Amino acid sequence: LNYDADNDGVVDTVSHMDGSRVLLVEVDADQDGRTDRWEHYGEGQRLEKVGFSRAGDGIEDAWLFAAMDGTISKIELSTARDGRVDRTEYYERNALTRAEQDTTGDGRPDKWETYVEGRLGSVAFDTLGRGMADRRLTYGADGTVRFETDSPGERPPPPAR
Ligand SMILES: [Ca+2]
Ligand SMILES: [Ca+2]
Ligand SMILES: [Ca+2]
Repeated sequence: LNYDADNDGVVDTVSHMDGSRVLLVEVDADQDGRTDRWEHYGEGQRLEKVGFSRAGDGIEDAWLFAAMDGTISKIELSTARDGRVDRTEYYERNALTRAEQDTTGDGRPDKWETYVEGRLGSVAFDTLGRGMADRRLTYGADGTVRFETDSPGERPPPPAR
């Protein structure tokens, strides 16, 4: 279903329907022939998530989920831009609070980030494939970095005297 929202004779909105049910609406707001926004609808015609292209090249690689109050609750990212989500960012009141990422492509997160007032507070890694963090870097507000590990045979450097 094609639609010309701003009535200038160029189609800018394409709706994909299943019978009378809207599944997906593709919006090309700047009308360059490449979709800028993908509106995905779920049960009960509820807007489930909004896809967008971070590179602006018509390839959908990020999906925004809104909380009930309209603020961002979550953004899913396909960093390889292949449609597979490998990074999920969580937001509170539109501020990034934490993220988890699958860097090894096995579908399980192995890198976890936390954010404190907009800055990176810690990064933890699963380097042993156990599904839990075994290394952690914690960043203090004063620029200090603390390293923790429970990898066998690896110990953090001794504290400077
Ligand atoms: Ca138009
Ligand atoms: Ca466009
Ligand atoms: Ca992984």
